[in-house]
Amino acid sequence: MSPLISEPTFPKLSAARLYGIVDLGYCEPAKVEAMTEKLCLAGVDLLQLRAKKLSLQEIEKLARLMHPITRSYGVPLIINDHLEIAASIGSEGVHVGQDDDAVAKARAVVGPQMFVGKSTHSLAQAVAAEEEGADYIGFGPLYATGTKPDYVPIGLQDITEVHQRVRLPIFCIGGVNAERLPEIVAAGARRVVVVSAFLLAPDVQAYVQQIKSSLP
Ligand code: TZP
Ligand code: MG
Repeated sequence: MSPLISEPTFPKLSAARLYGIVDLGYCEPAKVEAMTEKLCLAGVDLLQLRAKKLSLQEIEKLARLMHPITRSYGVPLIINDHLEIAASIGSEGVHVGQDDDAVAKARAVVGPQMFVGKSTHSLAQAVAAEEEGADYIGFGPLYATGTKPDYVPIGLQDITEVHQRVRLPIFCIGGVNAERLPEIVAAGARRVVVVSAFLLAPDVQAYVQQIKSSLP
């Protein structure tokens, strides 16, 4: 008898508001599974694996540990930078930066089902990412952040305009935390990415829930 395999269902990307990232700069490999579980349980809508200093082999291993957990919660898993790993594990998405592969190249590697996100750091880059065919964008860093230390913060002043000019889901990123969220939302943000504030929170689940309940 063949086993019954139930395919997970994922909500539409446009429904996603809160995007978490398991960044190995803050979360050691041995804690990745537990952190993935906490973030999903608390209600992130999307989860990315970002590991700037690990080998491809180590990243793929972590992605394979995370994926059954994210799938069980119906949370799309997005792999940062590494198209081949995304294709190999069959994640739901891949994320590329301005200096990475173009969206078309990413799609050619990962196939048509997977969504492709792109980091943008200005209005012009946001508009260009939509024209290039990205499925969503990250927009920031809004504030200076140790997670992406070489980038100049763009502030909050372009958030309203980027929502007028770009129809894609826009995830505001960079230094987002509970204290700043009210001003970020007041500036027009509808979706955010939170990295260090989640991963370093004494009570991760309570922190995720606090941010989630404060989004519009
Ligand atoms: N891209 C723009 S800012 C950033 C990335 C990956 C890091 C955001 O991390 P944090 O810790 O939430 O500031
Ligand atoms: Mg990158």
